[in-house]
Amino acid sequence: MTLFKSDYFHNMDLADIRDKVEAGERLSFEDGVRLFHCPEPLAVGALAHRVRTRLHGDRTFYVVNRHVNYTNVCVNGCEFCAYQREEGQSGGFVLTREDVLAKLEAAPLPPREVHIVGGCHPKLGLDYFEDILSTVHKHYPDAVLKCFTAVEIAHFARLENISTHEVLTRLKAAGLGMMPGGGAEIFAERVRERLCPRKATADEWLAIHEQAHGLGLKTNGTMLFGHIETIEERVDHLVRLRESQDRSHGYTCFIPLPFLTENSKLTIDNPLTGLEELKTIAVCRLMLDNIPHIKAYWVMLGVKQAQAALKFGADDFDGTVVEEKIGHEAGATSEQGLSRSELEDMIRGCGCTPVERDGFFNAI
Ligand code: V47
Ligand code: SF4
Repeated sequence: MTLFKSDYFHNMDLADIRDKVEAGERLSFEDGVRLFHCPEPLAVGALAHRVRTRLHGDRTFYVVNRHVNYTNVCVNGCEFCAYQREEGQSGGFVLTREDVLAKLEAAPLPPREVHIVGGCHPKLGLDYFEDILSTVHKHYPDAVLKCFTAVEIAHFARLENISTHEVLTRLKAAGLGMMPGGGAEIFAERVRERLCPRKATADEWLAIHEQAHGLGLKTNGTMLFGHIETIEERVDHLVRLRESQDRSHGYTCFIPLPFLTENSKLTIDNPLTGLEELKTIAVCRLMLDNIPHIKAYWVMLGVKQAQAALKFGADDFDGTVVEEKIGHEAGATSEQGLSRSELEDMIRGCGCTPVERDGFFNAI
């Protein structure tokens, strides 16, 4: 790539980082901060695209999946969340096992991945979740059940007065195959104290993921960015996750989530620009050298920005989704779901090769 031979990166003061990327060397915290401060997002994007191409070529993954949110009732009341309702508040809901099955049956294609998450409900016991998992597993034995964030696992443990290890063991026995990456937000205590003081701490989130890896479960990671966090806090988040992966090796995919501002209690002065979103995705690819996949989550990014993200380090387009609540309550303007052919056309439209995958990223 001629770009890599030119003095372009010298002019951007990124030549040493370019050399590290070329040599496959780990970037430091300071490198991450410098990448964020680089005035030229395209330079950062080119470096991330280099890494993405080295790992995956032009292959771009997607999955036939279905999201199900079992409740929006949540005791945590995070400042940024437009989805949450109090118990008894109008608009609050809890799905039954039959409701969950009906949603899965109504999906146009049988899912290869089922993503089930919800609020931290004050009364739903672990037997409710075991029942849902075993029922879904029985009806969809080929689907990977990617369910419950570490925040929910911590909540179940507190409600049942048992350890998170026991919760994970029981859920795995009921059919859990993987955990999604939600609830990580930003690990910095300053931010969590302001935005989500009631939910699991960063250390709890990381420990639960590492426990899950110890039990043979794969998990994902996320970062919610574009609210009150500093650049240093974003890089700190990525470094903490990278260190966690060095310890337990079970993270499969990372999802950068841009903060959507509608219906949120949190108001911010400087909403993200499209280029800042892309640069952040690129820095995630560059810093997380030990996590194989970066997701362009079209639901939160919008499909056109998700397509652009495929040239800024992302290699996964998530999936058909079918119905999404968390982002749409917060103002996401994307479709509720996409068909397999729409996903493939969008990926091909970017000059990439679509690869249908299962929940564990095995090509189908
Ligand atoms: O944990 C909440 C975030 C997450 C807002 O693991 C918001 O494969 C933007 O984690 N603006 C849930 N984001 C989504 C999530 C996810 C999605 C798709 C795939 C996977 C995976 C994980 O959404 C929450 C929170 O961080 N969120 N409110 C908002 N206003
Ligand atoms: Fe509850 Fe999750 Fe919303 Fe926080 S982000 S209020 S934990 S549903």
